[in-house]
Parts: sequence; structure tokens; C-alpha cells
Amino acid sequence: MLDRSGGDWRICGVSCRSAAVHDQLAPQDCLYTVAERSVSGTRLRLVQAMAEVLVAPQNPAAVIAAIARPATHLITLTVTEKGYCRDPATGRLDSRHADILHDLQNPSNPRSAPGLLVAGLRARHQNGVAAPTILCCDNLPQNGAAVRAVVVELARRLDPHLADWLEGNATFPSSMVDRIVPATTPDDITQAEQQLGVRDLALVVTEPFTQWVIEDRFAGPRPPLELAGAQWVDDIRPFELAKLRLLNGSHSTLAYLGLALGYRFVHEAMADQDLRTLVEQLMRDELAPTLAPAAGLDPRNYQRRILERFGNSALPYPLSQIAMDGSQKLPQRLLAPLQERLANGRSAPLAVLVIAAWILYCAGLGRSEPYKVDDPLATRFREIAQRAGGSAAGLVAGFLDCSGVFGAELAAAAGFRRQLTTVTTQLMQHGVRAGVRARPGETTHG
Ligand code: CS2
Repeated sequence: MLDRSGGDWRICGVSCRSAAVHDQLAPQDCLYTVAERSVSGTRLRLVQAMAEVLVAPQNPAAVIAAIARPATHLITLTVTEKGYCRDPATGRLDSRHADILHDLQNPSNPRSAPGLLVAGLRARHQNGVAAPTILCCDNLPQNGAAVRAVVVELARRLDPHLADWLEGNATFPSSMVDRIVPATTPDDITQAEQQLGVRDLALVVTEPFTQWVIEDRFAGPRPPLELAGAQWVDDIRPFELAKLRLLNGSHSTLAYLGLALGYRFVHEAMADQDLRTLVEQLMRDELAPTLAPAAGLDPRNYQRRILERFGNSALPYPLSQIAMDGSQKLPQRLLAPLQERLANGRSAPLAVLVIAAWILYCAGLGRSEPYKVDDPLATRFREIAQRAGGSAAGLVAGFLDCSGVFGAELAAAAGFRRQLTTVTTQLMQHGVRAGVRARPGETTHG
């Protein structure tokens, strides 16, 4: 965008956790390379949009001041699903979350992303600076409304005037961002160094594909992001549902089934004919039928592109990166479409198969080699597995009890519980390969 428009928009990056990105970028004047990799080659681009990087745990006051600055017009967030400290089933602020408890006690020295935002917005309000646009870029449905809910709720607990001001003046457009970005490895840096002639510690490796669809509701000035391909829309829903269900739902499918079959990367799992066919069938028969038609979105083409992108062997994408935080991801990716199908008297046996594989993964039974379950509910999952003592029915009952994941309606659906128990038992007895090969088609069940 800056290449095409010039102008003085710049990015102040904030890390809510580690100092790694700051330590990589600061010594190189915040310049970094983006390497777009495909089987036909690598394209390198230097990005000069970043002006500074702050590390919240080292200096929360600097982050609060940056949010409050009159020159700050747009605050984008990419903090992963769990970074919003919300209950995925209700969408409300998780007021028992350790970071939220901390931030309620220490509002001017916050730790969480919502806490930092509220502190910065409070300073902004006190200084009489206009309310900004807060733009969520994470994989959550209605992600703008999701952030608004937690920010306004936290603000209301601390300062009701601030909450009213935010509700009336700040905007929280939803957006859908799509680009596959595996964590950069030391090998990536060495490989790029051969092409670049310099060692870029802040290198970002990605695919050629990129998409950013944004609701056009800005509180103040709006950067001309359309110059770099962003699309402005009135309603994000059709775009986000297509992405969360078809792309992210297929990703999670490949992660839990692929890891169980001994694969490490998405493109390896995609080269397995059984898995590929299963993902195609899941998208076509169970997920795509839950989507509303949208202008400019051809479902067949969209599915074909996803398969192509997942096959990109020039961009190894670890299945374990996708498998983490499943309790925060599965609700919007697979459980919501499954529940909609059940409500319409249909079934979704492939989605059920993936949920069973996810349960086994979280119970520590999902890979032949030892692995760590990386999930905010990992301790709870371990306890459920211990209590179940190898019984599929016990596992399913324990997982369905996690109300933040399944929600009351799905947990109470007797037919779903039965089917999930049967499939989990089959996977435990006959293995994932047999389950994937069987590729159950639609059945009706009550
Ligand atoms: C992935 C996403 O890690 C995951 O769960 O499904 O990060 C995915 O790569 C991006 O949403 C692609 O846009």
C-alpha cells in the first residue's frame, strides 16, 4: 500500500508476550523480508511499514501511550483465539481467567490484550482524543463483535463512562484474513540468506495467496488498503464462514487425522490419497452446504484453491502448529456446522470422525510418539483421560462436559453422543487408518 500511495501511515507493532520479535526487528531498523514460496520459486520482498516494536510485559506504559496517541487511528489485533480471554461458547469475557483477574486488580499495569486495550482507550478518552477503529484479524466468527464484547465488558467493570464512550464512538469492524504462515525456522533464514546476501532474523515465510476482507466501518481515517488488494464489504459473514469452515475446518481435520497417521506437515498429509479424499468429501458434503451464497465467492473454486494451497510442498506447515488450541478452534470450524446440520435433520459423520480424533489427540492417544497437548484446557483433558481409564464412553462424556467447547445444545444431543462414542470406540479398536478408509457417508440418526 505504501509503495503505491506513499503517505505517512506506519505500523507500531506490539507483542503481548515474548520479546522475540522486538529483538529480531529492532537491530535491523524494523525492516524485514517476506518470502513467498511456491513450487515454482521464491519471491522476496522488503517491507518497510514497521516503525517500532513494543513489548508489553517489558513496558506496558509505552503500549498504553501508543494506543492513546492522537496519531493512532487503527488498532489491529492478531493474538490468536485464546488471546481474547473469552468463553468460546458464550462469547463473554472469561472473568475467571488469570490474566483478567490480574487486570481487574491492576488496570494500569495490564497483562491481557483486552486489558491493554482498555487501559490505552481509557487514557485516550481522558485526553479527549477521538475513538479509534479496532480491527480484529483472528479466526473467530464475527471477530469485530467478539472483541467489542470483551473490551466493553472489561471497560464496564472498571469505568462505566469509558464503556459508554466506546459503545457510542469506537468501531470494531470484522475482518477475514487468509494467508498460511508457518513459524519461521533457522533453515528458512539460512535459505533466504543465500538469496538475499544478508541474514534477516525477522524473515516471514508464506504462500503467494493472500486475502483480507474488511467491513467498511472506520471511526476515523482509513488507510487505502485496497491498493494492496484488501476488499471492503458491508457484511463479513459469508466470507468468514467460508474460510473458518472450509479452510480452517479442513486444516484441523488434516492435523488430527494426519498426526495420528504419522505425518508431520500439511502437504505430506495431503499426499495421502485417503486423507485427501476425506477432506474433499468433508468440504463438499458437510461444510459447503452450510454456507450462504456470497457475491464473488464461487464455492467449488474456493475448495479447489484450498486443496492446491495445502499441497504446496515448498512451504512445509507443521500439523502440530494447527493442532494446538483445538478447544478454541473447533467450535467455529466444525462444531457450529455440525450443529446446524443436526438441527436440519442431517448428519455430518466426517466431522464426527474428526471430533473423535481430536478427543483422542487431547487424551494423549493421538500419535505414536510422545507429544505435548498444547491447549488452555490441557490439564482438564489429562484429568478426563485419567478418569476414563481407556473407556471411549468415559472420554466422550468427559469432553462433552467441557461446556466452553461444545455448548449445551450439542452436549445434550443424544444421537450425536451415541455416534461420537461409536466412532471413538472404532478408532481406538481399529486405528485411524481404518476410520479414514471407511469414510462414512451421511446417515440419519435421532
Ligand atoms: C490454521 C490457521 O493454525 C491454524 O489453526 O488453520 O492459522 C491458518 O493457517 C490460517 O488461518 C490461514 O489463513
